Amino acid sequence: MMGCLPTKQVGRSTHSLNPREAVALAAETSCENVDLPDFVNIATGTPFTVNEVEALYDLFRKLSNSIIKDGLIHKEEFHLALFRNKKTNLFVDRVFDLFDQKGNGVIEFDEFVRSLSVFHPDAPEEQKAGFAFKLYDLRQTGFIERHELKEMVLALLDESDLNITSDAVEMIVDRGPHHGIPKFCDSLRSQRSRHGCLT
Ligand SMILES: [Ca+2]
Repeated sequence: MMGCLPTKQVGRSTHSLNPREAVALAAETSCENVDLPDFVNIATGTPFTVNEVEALYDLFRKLSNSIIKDGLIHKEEFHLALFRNKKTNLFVDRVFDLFDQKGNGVIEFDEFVRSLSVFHPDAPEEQKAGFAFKLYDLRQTGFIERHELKEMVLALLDESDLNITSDAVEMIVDRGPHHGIPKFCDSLRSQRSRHGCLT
């Protein structure tokens, strides 16, 4: 963990400490006094072990205190973590909204773990497909429309600094899965067997 846990020493009188102990104690107790999340409970229902959830908490603390030091991941912090800059775009907005399951504009630790668990190799394929589908189904109609796919492709290209002609973009979009979720899953499955993607 991060060396910020309150320890048994906290209640002890500081008079009996030598300077080195006092400094160590000050370093420990100066960390914010947040209650640790219930790691066991959060790991339940995900493919993560309790140790993995604890490691994710370290990562979460870093991300959630990168700009606004409040222990919650705001969109700018999310963007900074994903792309090392603060500008937002459609792709980040969409992923953020999927992580922010309560829809309150910030990502809390349990949302962070639950969302990341979708990317675990042992997560059910339906969960992975569902996440990917929702990512592209921008207007949440249950169908991926051609223009939604195009918007997402353009957003991804914008992030990647790739120069692709509009003809090429049209071609990518025409080959994409702009239809309902059953066909989308089929196409994911065939992609996966060809390229081993989405794990
Ligand atoms: Ca924050």
